[in-house]
Formats: sequence, C-alpha cells, structure tokens
Amino acid sequence: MKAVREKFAELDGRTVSIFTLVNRQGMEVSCLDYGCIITKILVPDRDGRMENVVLGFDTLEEYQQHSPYFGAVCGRHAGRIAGGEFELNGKTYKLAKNNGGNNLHGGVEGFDKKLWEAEVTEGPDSASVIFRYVSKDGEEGYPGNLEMKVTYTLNDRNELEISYEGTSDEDTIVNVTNHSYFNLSGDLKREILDHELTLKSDRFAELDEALIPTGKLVPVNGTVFDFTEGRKLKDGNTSDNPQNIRVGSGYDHPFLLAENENEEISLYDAESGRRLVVETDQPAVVLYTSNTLEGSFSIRGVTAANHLGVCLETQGLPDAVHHPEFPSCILKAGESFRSVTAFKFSQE
Ligand code: FUC
Repeated sequence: MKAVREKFAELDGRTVSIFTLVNRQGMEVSCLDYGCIITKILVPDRDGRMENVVLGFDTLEEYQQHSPYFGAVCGRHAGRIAGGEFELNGKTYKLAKNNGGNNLHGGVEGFDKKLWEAEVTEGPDSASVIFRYVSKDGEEGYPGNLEMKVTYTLNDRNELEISYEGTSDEDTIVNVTNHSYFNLSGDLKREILDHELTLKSDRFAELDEALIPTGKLVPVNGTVFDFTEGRKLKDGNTSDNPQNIRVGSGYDHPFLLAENENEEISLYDAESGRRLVVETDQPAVVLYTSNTLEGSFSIRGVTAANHLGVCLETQGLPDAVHHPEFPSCILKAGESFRSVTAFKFSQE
C-alpha cells in the first residue's frame, strides 16, 4: 500500500509535511507531522461516492488560528485537570492553565502544536506513518522526560488504527487521544444532529460548571445519555437535562465503556449510508458534539457552526489524577504506556 510525503508548510524554518495513505479501495487518510493532525479522511458512501468525513483545513495558518484541536493528538493529558495541578509521590506539580484555572488537552502548547519526527512504512495490505516526539521534563508543568510514539495505519479493509506508546524516566501522568471531528454526511453537507450513535456504556461522568468530572458516575438509564440501543445526537440538543444544558446543549461527556474492542462505539449517517465503528482498549470515550464551534471562520468553505462535527475521544477519564476511584492515568518510570483505537468505516 502507498504512503506519500509532501511539503505542507514551513514553521520556524522547519518543514511541516503532509502524509497521504491510500488503500486499494481508494480510501485516503491525510495527516500532518504538526500535532499528528488528521486533515482528511475520504471514504465512500453507499453509492461509492468518495467524500471527506472529518473537519480540517488546507493551511497551517488556519490550524494555528482557528482549530479547536481538529484531528490532533491531545496530550500529555487529554481533557481537563482541575485547578491545573496535581500531586504525585508527595510533590505538587503546577501545570499550564489554558482553560480558566484548569489544564486542558496538555496545556498552552500541547502535543497538538508540536512538530513530530515522522517516517512512513509501506506493507502489502497496509501503510503507516510513525510519529515520534520527546516531551521534556517540566514541559507544560508535567514531570519526566516522556518519549512518545504515535502510529497511524490504514489497511485495505478501510480501517484506520491509531496506536500510542510512551515511556518516561520519572513517574508522570499520560492520557492521550485523537480529537478528530467526524461528519459522515461527506464534505460537511449537514450537521451531525441526525447521526445515530450506539455506545456500549451504562454510565457517564457527571460534570461540574467547569466541565470537570464531579466524581459521580451516573447510570444512563432513562436519560438521553443512554445510547445502548442507538440514539440520534440531536436528543442531547433538545434535552432539558441540566448536564446537556451545562455543556452548551449537546454532549461533552466522558462515557465509561462497558466493553472493549467489540464494536463498542458505532456512528451511522442514514442519508449517506456511512458507518464508523470505533474499537479501543481505553476505559472511556469523551463524546463532544462541537457545541461551541461557531465562529467567524470557515472550514473548507463551510462556515464554522455548532454541531458540525462529533468527536469520539477514546481515552482514560479526564481528571482521573484527582479521583482515585477512576482508572489511573499514572505512568510509572520505566514502564510502557500503550493504547490502541481502530476506526472502521463501512457503508449500508
Ligand atoms: C473537547 C471538550 C472541550 C473542548 C474541546 C475543544 O474535548 O471536552 O469542552 O471544547 O474539546
């Protein structure tokens, strides 16, 4: 399978490259070594029409000026950390505060704004881009030199696999995700409100005013957070549940996954017939329905509007470092962090 590297832009005298992976079915994934940003995913609808199903830009400047983490890898810690600080081994670490008084998606200059080292590999039925970045001890306030590796692999079955690996020379915290905004209508023809989502999750994390987990994991039964039988995303918009209203109408919530690597997340757009199944080894997915995307900029010709994309951020629960009852985000010195998420596209 093919992987092509081309120049995309320049950043402080360094070249930013764009990589394009194309499989035998014509599916295409483009990504940058800046932020490991996925700029484009072309997949067929039920009539074989190849269209883009993620929000992205064609210039680096737009990513720098407007992007709410479009397609990027978020780290070291995806999601909010309350008060922008935490304690580990009896020491308090003060993080960059870039979201009110809190740390969000790794801080002021998280993984999404770094230029990563990149190489491509081509196999008989898959192709990969491997990104590497060393996050120095103290970067954005986090402890330990953390060596990260992120691999994007496209195969001939229209599956994109993202794998993350990390090792640190000191105990630290790691919680990474990819922040792609999906819109299965193709080329942003419609909002995502009519997309139907199925989630194998029976609990979601309640959020406080700052959108940080309170610690309470709420049963989804009888609420618009129940996606176990499938539900349109618009239900979160019209809902009078204070949790939906709090996040600006919609969803911006971590869901605890009841199963792993067994079609636990499935997104379907009936009009185009496109389906995306997401499988992960991570304990949670943050469902974000781009409730605050509205802005005076355009996304490949389409005016930025709320609910134009939906993020399925597979990861650990945000702020786990303050909630010992949540699955831990601590990475011990010398141990390996590993996580894999697969995005599988099909048509019906
Ligand atoms: C998501 C959300 C946030 C934020 C951001 C752009 O992960 O949890 O609220 O708006 O992305």
